[in-house]
Amino acid sequence: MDRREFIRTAGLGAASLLLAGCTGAVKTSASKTAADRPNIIFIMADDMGYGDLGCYNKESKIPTPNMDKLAAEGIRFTDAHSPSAVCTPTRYGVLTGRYCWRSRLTRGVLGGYSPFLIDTERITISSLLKQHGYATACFGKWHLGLGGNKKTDYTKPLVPGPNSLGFDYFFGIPASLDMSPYCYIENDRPVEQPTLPIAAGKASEDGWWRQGLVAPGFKHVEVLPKLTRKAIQYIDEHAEKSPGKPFFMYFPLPAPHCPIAPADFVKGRSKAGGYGDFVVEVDWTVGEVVKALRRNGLTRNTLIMVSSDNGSPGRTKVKRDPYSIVEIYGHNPSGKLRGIKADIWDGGHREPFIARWPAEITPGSTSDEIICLTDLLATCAAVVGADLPDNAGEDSFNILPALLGRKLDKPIREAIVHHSGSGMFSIRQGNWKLILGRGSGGFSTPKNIKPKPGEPKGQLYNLKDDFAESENLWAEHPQVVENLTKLLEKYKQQGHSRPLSKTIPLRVINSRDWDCKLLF
Ligand SMILES: [Ca+2]
Repeated sequence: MDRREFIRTAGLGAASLLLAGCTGAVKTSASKTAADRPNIIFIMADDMGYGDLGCYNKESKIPTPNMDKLAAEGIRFTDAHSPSAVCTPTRYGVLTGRYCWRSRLTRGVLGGYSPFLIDTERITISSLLKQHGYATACFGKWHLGLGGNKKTDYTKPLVPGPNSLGFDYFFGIPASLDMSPYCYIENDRPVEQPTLPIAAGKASEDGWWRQGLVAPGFKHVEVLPKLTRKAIQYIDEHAEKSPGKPFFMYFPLPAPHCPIAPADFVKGRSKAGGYGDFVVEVDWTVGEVVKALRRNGLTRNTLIMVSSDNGSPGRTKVKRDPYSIVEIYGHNPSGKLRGIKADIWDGGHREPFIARWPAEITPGSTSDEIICLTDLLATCAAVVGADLPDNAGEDSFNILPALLGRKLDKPIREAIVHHSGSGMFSIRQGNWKLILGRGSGGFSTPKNIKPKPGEPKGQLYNLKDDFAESENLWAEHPQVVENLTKLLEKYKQQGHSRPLSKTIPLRVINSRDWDCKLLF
């Protein structure tokens, strides 16, 4: 069986399992040599919105030619979601295929001194692909905690860290670019210790970061270009030294999250201020990775995916004045979606999702399949023909059939769970979206509304007729409310949302106050 035939079989195998009611199970028996397997790159922007890219929003004021071209050469999903509306839980979900609210972090995000979040015994995309012959590397914003202490000690080896999850190599920053300490980490230690105090500050007129400690040579504005150089250097060196070995690169960017710190070479390139220019720089990074693949002859058999970890807060001028970018520039980072980063509405978590793989994906295709970034684990498992055990990827569904453009008789996911920054839940099935609470659950006001007697306790929208989530149908459709509430409760109680081969005992992990701070 050649490589192409194998992939077709893997995709169809998954599709036939879907029809058999085993949605998302990854069962393939074909074997395949490492040299035939595709390289896999996942670039995840930080706080980039559904409406920022030209290929998603004709009215975008930001030129994104590289991402638009990638979409034209691959597939663009219109209904892709991050598992959370904020940073850390999405990163947890991407690597583990499990909703983060099942972990000890039940809301909010980690800080720069939080301990490591992911159980090192857990299968992750990186450990799975490493096990299947891949070289594995991560460049960028980690934000999943470092070390085992209650407060991270940067003078000691940062273990557990990215290398504990199967990454051969890591180069990046500890957390968000507005969170101290400000330093580069290479594998398990800082390149330079963060020893100097730094006041809360600005990288540009639109920028802001927290006060704390900084390494002597660290400049916020240099971070994205430096990470980009490191990532493409990795591709060049890998192609030269290990041409027969596939690689997996997880590239979580620190942009366009604040501080809005665009490099000089992109300033003024958008019509949406510093924020727009920073998105242009994200697009430049994607272009540099694409160029590195091309010059090394790796384009055809590389699956490159681009998305974002949550919606955009539309920050500009004033740190937390989310809608000022719309007023000042006429650019809406959420497009026509309701809400922004951290919100339970789609503006908080519906993301651009583009995938290109010239050997397998039909150029210029689009998909309306509802997918979640937790699905990457099961999908990567399907790509290499691996079985996922029941204690891995509990919320991960194989979307390879959708990537390959297969016609499916039913949705890949039975439903999808959304989660806001403050921990508000929502569940979506088909066109129905149920929100267990009133208000945004995030940054937009009102954040939460206490219902008066007789008022709906939550929100119910039919996205087919009401894309902007404007008409609450909770009172009109009690049966839908009841069914979706029960389904969400079942997913919570049983510890998984994908079908498993057998029931696994639930593991209860208590929340700890010190890593559940409501930071964004
Ligand atoms: Ca983010």
